[in-house]
Amino acid sequence: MPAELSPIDKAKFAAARRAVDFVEDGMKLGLGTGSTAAWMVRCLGEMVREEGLRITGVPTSSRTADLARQVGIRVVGLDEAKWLDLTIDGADEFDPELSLIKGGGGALLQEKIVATASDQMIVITDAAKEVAQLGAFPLPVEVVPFGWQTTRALIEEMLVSMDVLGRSTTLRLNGSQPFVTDEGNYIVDLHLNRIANPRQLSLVLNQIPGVVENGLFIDICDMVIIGGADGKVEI
Ligand code: ABF
Repeated sequence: MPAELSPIDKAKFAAARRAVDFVEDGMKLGLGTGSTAAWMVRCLGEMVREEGLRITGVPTSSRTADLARQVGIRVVGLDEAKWLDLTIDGADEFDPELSLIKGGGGALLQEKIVATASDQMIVITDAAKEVAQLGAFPLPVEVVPFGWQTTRALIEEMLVSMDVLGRSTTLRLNGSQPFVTDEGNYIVDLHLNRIANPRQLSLVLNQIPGVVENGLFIDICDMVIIGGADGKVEI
């Protein structure tokens, strides 16, 4: 473990370190985004450089692509890889059914496409992200810039009609400007408090024209590895 890490980074590193034990020579891997996933990419880079591991990585964001290349991982696009053996990624929340909220880092669209195109998805996290019910973390929804205010109004109307507890929404900003995703879209964060039926909400959100994708990952994650600040992990 690298020296001088904060307790939270120790936990993230521990989860990432354990996850790469599931990587085998020759695998095609989805590489997640975020600070926990970045530890996993660094660990894999070390295995490539020092142990001669041969892997092909499909990054889920431009940030991860830059880091992967930097540490020596062979990077290709999803269409070149076609199908992946395993994706390892972080999350913002996970529940007992391994449903997730993702997208706090703004990369939910590529993350969902890549994880869906994988035989297996492992989520790496610290214990603070475990919840009984999803929703305390604002749910990111990626929307196209054209007519985004109308799309946001339609989302709010839908929340009222579904009798969802929290109904406030915010446009994610980067300074004073809208945050723009790698795909050129905006993100509207939904402050819901609790999501009673994630599956239904996900389906309904994706039916709204202008919504590209939402941060609920249902039936996608196969395993969660929780790292502790003492370096131990729980699966
Ligand atoms: C990505 O990065 C996400 O989908 C999630 O939003 C975020 C988690 O970040 P971190 O690992 O930095 O907490 O995996």
